[in-house]
Amino acid sequence: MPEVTKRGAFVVIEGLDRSGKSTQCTLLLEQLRSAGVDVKLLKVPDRTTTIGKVIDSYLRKESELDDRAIHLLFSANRWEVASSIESSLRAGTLILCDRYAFSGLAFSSAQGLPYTWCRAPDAGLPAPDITLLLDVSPEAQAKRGGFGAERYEQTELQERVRAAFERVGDEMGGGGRWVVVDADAEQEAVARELWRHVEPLAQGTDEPLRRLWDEEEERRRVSELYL
Ligand code: DGP
Repeated sequence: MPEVTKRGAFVVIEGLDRSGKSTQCTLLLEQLRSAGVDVKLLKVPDRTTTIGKVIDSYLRKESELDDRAIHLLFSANRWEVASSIESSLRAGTLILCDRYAFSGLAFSSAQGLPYTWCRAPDAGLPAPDITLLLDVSPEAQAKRGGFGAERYEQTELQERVRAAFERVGDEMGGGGRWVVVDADAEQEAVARELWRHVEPLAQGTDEPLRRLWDEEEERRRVSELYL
């Protein structure tokens, strides 16, 4: 077996509904595979686990749950895949993840839950090396045929989610770990833009694997910004 020198990169694709996120994840997966990259596509929420089935029923409006209770279940669903993300990365596999903890922050805080409360249960999850946010305008969302029947698929809430994602992006700061991609553009143009950011990570990275919302790292970043 060849010795693994670099770990795999952790790439997250986030976005609003109707942003083309699922299509772009599939295109990116194909492009990575044809470049010979060992890659695994994950999707959270994973609706197939026991917790995921409760989430699925909630999203399809077949059951009601307290906002905080469902947020904790979404977070638990992410923790269910945390150790397999970590072991795949250490084995040199690139992980491409369709949604992650940032959706949790954006969707739950858009429902009115306190931002820092929403962040807490996901603190300590493996941190992505890059998160690409597919940002779509309300006009383009409307042009793409409106929304489906699931919970959260309504214009007014999506606008609040978009604003919440903007806050998440501001707090993530620069450094290339959070990238906003104009998802109003043509499908091929969006795919090219995603590839431009992912290609440099395709063969792995020497960076240590970080944790989400690591307080010490956060303090360092804030002091670099303001002192
Ligand atoms: P999909 O990506 O199409 O399977 O949809 C999942 C939906 O759930 C989408 O509307 C975003 C939302 N979502 C994802 N994570 C969380 C979370 O942690 N909290 C809440 N409230 N919603 C979430």
